[in-house]
Amino acid sequence: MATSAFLALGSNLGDRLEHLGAAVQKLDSTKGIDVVRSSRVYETEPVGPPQPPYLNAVIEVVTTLTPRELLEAARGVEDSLGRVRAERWGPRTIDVDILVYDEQTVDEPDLEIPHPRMHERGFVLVPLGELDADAMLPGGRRLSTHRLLPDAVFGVRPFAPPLPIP
Ligand code: GSY
Repeated sequence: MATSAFLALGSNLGDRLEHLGAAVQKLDSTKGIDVVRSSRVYETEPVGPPQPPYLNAVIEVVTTLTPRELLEAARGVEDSLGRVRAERWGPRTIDVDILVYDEQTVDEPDLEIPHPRMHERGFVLVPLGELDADAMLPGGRRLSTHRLLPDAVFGVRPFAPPLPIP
């Protein structure tokens, strides 16, 4: 059965927009994943140690993969775009995170869905809200009733139109 899922994309090294576009292409060419929509692309102040600003976007995929298979596909795309897992909160060519997978929750050591920190991150919630104004958040909360604090949205600026869908 096909399921809708939302993925967060981020890049702050090299040609950032190129990396986001390449991630969309690679995800869409993975068996069992169709990329169906993209939010606009935002330039965002980095959260974590000092590092260059990010470009962030959220995409919707329709997938026949399980959450774990989707995680493996996301990691494969990160690896193929040269992601080096050096510093946990450090800069990266590409980051692909699963935010939401249908209405399911997953609570495993290396895979938590909904993404456990998504509700604190303006760089996730602003683009996600373009695609699903009532998206599921951790703890059974909903984006439509979530108060986005000014600090969370500070430094989230529109940068480019939605990523091209293959
Ligand atoms: O969590 C994903 C990587 N990341 C980001 C990001 O994508 N955007 C912003 N603005 N800050 C970030 N810090 C980290 S780590």
